[in-house]
Amino acid sequence: MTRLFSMAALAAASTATAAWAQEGLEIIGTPVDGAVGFQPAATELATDLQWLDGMILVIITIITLFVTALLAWVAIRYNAKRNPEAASFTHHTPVEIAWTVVPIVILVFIGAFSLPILFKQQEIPEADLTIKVTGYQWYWGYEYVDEGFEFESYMLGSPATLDENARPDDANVTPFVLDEHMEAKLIDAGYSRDEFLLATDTSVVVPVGATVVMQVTAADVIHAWTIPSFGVKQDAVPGRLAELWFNAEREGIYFGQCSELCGFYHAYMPITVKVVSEEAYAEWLADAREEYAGIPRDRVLASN
Ligand SMILES: [Cu+2]
Repeated sequence: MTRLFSMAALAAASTATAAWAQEGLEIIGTPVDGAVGFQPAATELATDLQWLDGMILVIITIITLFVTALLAWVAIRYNAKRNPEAASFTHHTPVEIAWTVVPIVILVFIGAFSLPILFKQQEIPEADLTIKVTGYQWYWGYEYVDEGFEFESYMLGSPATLDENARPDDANVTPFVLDEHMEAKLIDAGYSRDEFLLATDTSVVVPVGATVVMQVTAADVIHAWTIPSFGVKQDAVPGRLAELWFNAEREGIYFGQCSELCGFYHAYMPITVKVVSEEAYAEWLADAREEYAGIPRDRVLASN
């Protein structure tokens, strides 16, 4: 009976842990069926990138229309029928100067805006929180380096997340297959069938408004860590430690996917980042220190 009670308490406690991290958190950074634009920007970096993309799109559109109009004009005005006597000059210095100088001016103009944005990404600021992320075939490992704990993050529905003892219906879940059992598993974790292939069993949790530096590496082959809504993407190369940074301005759930073809299950190593309030982060941190620091959770609960 005592054992049964403690099991129930454990189940309740772990459900509560899983539930709070998502409570009231909106799913913001996620792909949308049929969408063609960017995912909503949640950092200054992403806002900058999306603005730059829009600005360059305007320039490219003007150039494309101009060249198309020139081609049409030449084809109509100077075809063999309307212009039987072809011109025979070989040089036109003003035109040659113009088609050299104008593209230079356009490129310098674009560079004047794109280089500062690139440097802003690459110059890593002082971190409020440093997380080391390691890519493995095929999951991610996260180490909160100042807190002294680490954990692994698997896609919900991959074999590592199936545990019949903890959740009997896991026996019916076919790994990587979206059916009603997989949907039930996603719902139990606080997601829906839309988050299949995106949701993970554990998430990177960061406080809103904090400067987070991610140290990115890999243990076997090259992977790439990205969150589109944050405007960050970094190759994870074995033996190298690269860095990226972000400062998320809005609480919510953001998804990414490994972005460097890394083998058979490349499509099944997504990334989940939860941006939470300072208080929720402190609460999660206290819990995570306990849970991931090598002390089995049930022993901690049993001793209370
Ligand atoms: Cu990959």
